[in-house]
Amino acid sequence: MKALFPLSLLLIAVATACGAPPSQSSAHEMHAEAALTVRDAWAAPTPSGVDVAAGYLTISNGTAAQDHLISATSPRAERVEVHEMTMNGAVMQMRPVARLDVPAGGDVQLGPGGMHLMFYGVSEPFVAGQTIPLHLVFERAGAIDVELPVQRTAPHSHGANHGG
Ligand SMILES: [Cu+2]
Repeated sequence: MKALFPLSLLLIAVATACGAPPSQSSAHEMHAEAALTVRDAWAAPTPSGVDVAAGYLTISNGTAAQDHLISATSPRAERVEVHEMTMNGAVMQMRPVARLDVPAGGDVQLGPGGMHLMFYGVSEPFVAGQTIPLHLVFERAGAIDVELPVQRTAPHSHGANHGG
């Protein structure tokens, strides 16, 4: 039938508008009604002189069950951790998150100033314009492969201020 709405074209247009290049590989299919999805993924350029870099993304849980992140790995880093920022007096510090939960029907946002991904052992610096592969494994949803475009600022400004 030729009357079908060209949904795939619309999705590509939306992805492009969000700053994410259309992916050639569809490692995971979209299940809009019930799925764990990752969006707004990006990574910051590696500061000069260090071998660590930060990455950000939003995880949406469209299912009726809480999920949690088991592991995050990337071929561009020796290891990847999830960190959170905490105030120690007047000093902001970061520490690993023991367990990242994604509540049923909810979002978890990793962004500048809050929770973030930390790439350790980055031997080849992240440079703007590159794309960093990230392999996430969730307890229920299983493996999700994400690509993080390297850029200096967030792809969106959702005004996600957490008590700023
Ligand atoms: Cu950190």
